[in-house]
Amino acid sequence: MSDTAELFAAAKEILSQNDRGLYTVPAKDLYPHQWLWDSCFIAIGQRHYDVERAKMEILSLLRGQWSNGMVPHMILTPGRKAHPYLGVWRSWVSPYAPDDISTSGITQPPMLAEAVVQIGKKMSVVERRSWYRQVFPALLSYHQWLYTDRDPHKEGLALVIHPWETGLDTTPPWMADMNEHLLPWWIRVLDKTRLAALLSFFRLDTRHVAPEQRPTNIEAMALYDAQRRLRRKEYNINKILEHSLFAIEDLAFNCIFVRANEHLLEIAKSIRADIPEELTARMYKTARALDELWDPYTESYYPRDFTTHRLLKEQSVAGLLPLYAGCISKERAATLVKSLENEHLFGPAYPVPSAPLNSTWFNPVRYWQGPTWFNMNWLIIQGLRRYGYHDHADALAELMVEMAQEHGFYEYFNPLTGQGLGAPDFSWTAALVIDVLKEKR
Ligand code: 9WN
Repeated sequence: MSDTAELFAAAKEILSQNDRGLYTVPAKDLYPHQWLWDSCFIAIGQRHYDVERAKMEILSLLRGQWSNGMVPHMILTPGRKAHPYLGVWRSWVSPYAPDDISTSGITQPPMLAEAVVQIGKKMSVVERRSWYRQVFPALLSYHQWLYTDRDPHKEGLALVIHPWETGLDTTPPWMADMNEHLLPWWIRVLDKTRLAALLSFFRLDTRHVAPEQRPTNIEAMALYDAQRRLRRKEYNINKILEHSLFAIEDLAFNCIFVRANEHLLEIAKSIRADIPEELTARMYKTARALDELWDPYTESYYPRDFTTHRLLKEQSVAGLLPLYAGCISKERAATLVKSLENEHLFGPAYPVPSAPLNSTWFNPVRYWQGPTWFNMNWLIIQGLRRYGYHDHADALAELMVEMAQEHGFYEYFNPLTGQGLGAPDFSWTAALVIDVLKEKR
């Protein structure tokens, strides 16, 4: 592709091909449903050429909101392709799930407030206030749910109960913890025998993407097994925590939560809406609590086990997201930027890798264990700008454009060669390329 106008047009074309009317699917074959944070990133791109369509992307997500406030991570597309997922999720086991629509029973990083504000930036003051008024009640009840359901000890940090909730499904800290504590005996047995290979026959994802680029069979089994246990507890957090299933104060999730709270407070202020004082105090506490995830010995941020309060000391790209949260000191930000500059950590030729190059988990083609994902880059770019690192942010944006131009709008990219991996014509890749093109300094 020769110039940015062509790239913009190609990205827009992908979003239109993946458009299902009310919402946009992440990728045609591999992901035929609606996902929470995908729709948020997609709307951030759409706002540059069609504000009404971007608004619809967000409003369509809210169709799936549960009566307790949770916004589910998936809304299933009705029809033949939904069947396997219907059986997996059975959202109707929870009394809070909507009656008329099938959803998953877990959430994903709370990117909604960011998308709402980014869309608002494309409007006049009057339009923006009316947009904010339209979505504020749903946003408030989502954040209220995050505190009541996911911060039961009022520590400030939200816990997540499944790797899918982090959005970084197979990220090293989670997978290491899973291997240690959560693999059921029968998965361990499969792992030790050649039988694990047989599982390939049951996998739908590897029919669309090369198996070495997706989670391993054992990881995929473990993810589904963990999901089945949540369903058995009817997605009820009290039952889930009683049986001490997975509960982790995830780093990426909480960094996004900090920023989302900040946006929600701004939205409320601009429309003079009230946020209960207790909730406001908890929001400020979240920003302060992020500090507890810092390890002074390795000079990095990590997720933390909710029960034992042990930091899960495996590095991942989430370690850079405190920049996006914006609540860390300038000194800490400078430490994170140094790791971004280091070619043996987060600074290879096509950054930012989802695991640092010196990690024992690093694999340049495998899903969340090495490849570069554009949504992470986008969050890091926002964070770099917040701390005044505009040249770094511009360089990263430039590389995203280059990768898309040379290789296409893939789901993720090899951080060493730039090669496209995973699903082709991936919606948030296209949307975020549009955003970086339009937001160029
Ligand atoms: C499970 C849709 C989603 C993204 C996630 C990504 C992947 C799903 C999967 O695809 O997760 O939610 O089937 O592996 O990890 O971030 O939202 O694009």
